[in-house]
Amino acid sequence: SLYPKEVTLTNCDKEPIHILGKIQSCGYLLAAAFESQIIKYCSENIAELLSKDSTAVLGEKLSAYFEDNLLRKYSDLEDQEKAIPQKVEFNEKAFLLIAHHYAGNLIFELEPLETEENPYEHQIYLSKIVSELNAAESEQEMCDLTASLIKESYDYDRVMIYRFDENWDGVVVSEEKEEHMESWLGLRYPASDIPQQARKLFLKQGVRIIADVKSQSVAIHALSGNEQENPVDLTQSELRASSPIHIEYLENMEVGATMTAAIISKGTLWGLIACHHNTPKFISYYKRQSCKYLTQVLSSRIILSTANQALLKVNESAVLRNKLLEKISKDWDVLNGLTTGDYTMLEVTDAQGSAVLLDGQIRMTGETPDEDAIRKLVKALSLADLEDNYYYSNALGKDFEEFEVLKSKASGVLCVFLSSARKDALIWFKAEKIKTVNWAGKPEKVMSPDDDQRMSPRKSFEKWSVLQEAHSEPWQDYEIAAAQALKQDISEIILEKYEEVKLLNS
Ligand code: BLA
Repeated sequence: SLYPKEVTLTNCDKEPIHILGKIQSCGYLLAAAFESQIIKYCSENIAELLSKDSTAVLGEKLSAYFEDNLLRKYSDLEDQEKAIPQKVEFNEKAFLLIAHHYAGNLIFELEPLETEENPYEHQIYLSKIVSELNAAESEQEMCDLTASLIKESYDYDRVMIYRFDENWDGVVVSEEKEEHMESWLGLRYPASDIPQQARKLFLKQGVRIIADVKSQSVAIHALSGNEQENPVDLTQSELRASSPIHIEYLENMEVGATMTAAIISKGTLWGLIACHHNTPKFISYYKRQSCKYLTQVLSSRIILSTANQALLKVNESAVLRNKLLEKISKDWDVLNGLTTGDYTMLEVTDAQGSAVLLDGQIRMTGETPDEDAIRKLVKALSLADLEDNYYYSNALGKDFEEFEVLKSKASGVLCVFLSSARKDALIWFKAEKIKTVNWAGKPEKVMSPDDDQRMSPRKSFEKWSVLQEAHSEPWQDYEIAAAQALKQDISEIILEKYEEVKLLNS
């Protein structure tokens, strides 16, 4: 992570957030044993619906409160399956019953249905969105469009598209907000703001609201004694209360309510749509599902555009490689063929310099360190613990401190050895690119008062800029693939040439 090192990893990512035993106050929860339908858990506020204390409800059967023909619909739910929500009434008020089967429990969650909602109402709006997203060309355009469509239809004060990097730090890449609010566009947040277990749970859920950051969460009571010793698993719950640490974080940010949706690419989190409201805000189940659907459309558009871009680059580099190979085969001079003339190995990637080391000889092209430095570097890399005989980094000095002196021309290095002997190599160099990184808040190591092993969220999110040195632009997958393809292509030529030279010398 780029985030300064003094913030150490703490037990943040150990908090078991799926079994905290609390729900948000905007709804109600009942959980019964799946087979017997005997109520094993209920939220303390259930008295508001059933006019009976939560302790009295425990041990009763669901059929005491729900009609048999409604309950029958749930009897063949598979484990981890969600049922289609139903409208139910208590005390002449309408609620949406969202049921699912999880780890032996039939879990009922009830949310108020304030106005008569048509679940298909949003479809017209959604199909409009899909066609607009299909017309967007770049990833940035897609993200900007999504942020503005969500702002328009859900009316949060701030809507952000937040993108993770390879270290799970993240950046706000698109933003739509109320005018009076300060912009967070371009701000970077450290990975520890969303610990790994939270990301994992979030990936499963897809979309989630925190309807009122300030309201007290509601305890869940258990039939068999202490809930904490015998917790109900809320992995798939809609109403699960958030970790108090995250609540403190949102309070420090002065956020009153949130909606978050996962942007998923190839099974992992690409980023998220983060919506903030200054005051409490509840979004109905159907509208949350619409948001989830919209986010899925965005996800698949992003995947497609990334794949297309890579394909284009791979094709471009294949054309270049063929020209190089033609040249080399003509005069059998690999060293000069790769490094002189109209096309050189440099063009195969987006690097600023390249070199080939072959049979003790070296040739360079473009902006590279001097010959002696390259030899030392290749020697060091040949001794390193590498997978598959290649190495790349956009911050060489991090892996090899002694080579940080090369940073102006070689902050970035991509080195492909021609064989497992690791004597001959193709190397590309990228120059240092000094960047300002704008973190959302200076890191302070604040320990929680009740657990000094636990880091608390920082209090201030004021922009804190650091100059990032000794880094180059990152190596893209297609550059690495092109370098390896070139190695493959010329290995054979080199072998043939060696055989010929050996014959001549013998
Ligand atoms: C959860 N932290 C989250 C989530 C987000 C963020 C989006 C998921 C929220 C959800 O499920 O709705 C972080 N929110 C952000 C960021 C932005 C934003 C970066 O809007 C940027 C604009 N948090 C800390 C520290 C800890 C921590 C120090 O800052 C741990 C000690 C924990 N964050 C934490 C936990 C969760 C979380 C535990 C899960 C909350 C839950 O679902 O129960």
